[in-house]
Amino acid sequence: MKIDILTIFPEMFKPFISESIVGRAVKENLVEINIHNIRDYSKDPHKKVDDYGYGGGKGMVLMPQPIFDAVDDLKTDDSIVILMTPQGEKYSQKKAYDLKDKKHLILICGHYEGFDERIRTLADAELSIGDYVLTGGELASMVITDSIVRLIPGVIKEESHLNESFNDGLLDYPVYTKPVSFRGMDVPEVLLSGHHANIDKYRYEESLKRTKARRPDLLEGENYE
Ligand code: 4GS
Repeated sequence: MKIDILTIFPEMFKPFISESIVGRAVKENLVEINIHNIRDYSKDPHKKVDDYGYGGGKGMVLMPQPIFDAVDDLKTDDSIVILMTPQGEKYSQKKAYDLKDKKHLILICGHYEGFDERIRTLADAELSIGDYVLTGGELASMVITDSIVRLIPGVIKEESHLNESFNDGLLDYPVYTKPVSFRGMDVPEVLLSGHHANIDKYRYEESLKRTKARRPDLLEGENYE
């Protein structure tokens, strides 16, 4: 899997691609992540990438030329071009599973007021990470990359994502570590019992209880009784 990210703030990605689980996946060549500065593709003598929007009022708008040239340069028959925007389809764990099997993703991060509408014609998909407004698409592209990279085989232990929130449509069950007793709060007895069937039952019931209380929308149309 190769992920190319187009941004006008490449420095924002340095720790993201070198630290923690994503950093390890890159070092072990389980994923290739390339950060491209949109400015490097500008044909303007001053490397301009944005300008005032026609019609006035709003702030700076990303120009089509550098982004079209960047996509022309990077795109192959295997590429999926994705635009980060609050107007896109709402991102989800299901979408992460869809994308993890693709060979090549090109993620385009807008900044400031937005991007020239013609840039939309380059995109195979538009994704939003949620109903709020960021200063740029960089964090959105990192959220999407992070959630995909951890699903690539070999990046984390398979068991870690079989039983996690959303995979079975339920939120996570509670987990505990040492000590058994802390400030008057005890680890539930069943987890210390070594009885695996009872532990599975306890965890399923806790997941269900938590989902009903916090995210009943996840249970809609499903029968988990
Ligand atoms: C999002 C979002 C976003 C919108 C980029 C205003 C700068 C900003 N991108 N999911 N212009 N939410 N983008 O807020 O993806």
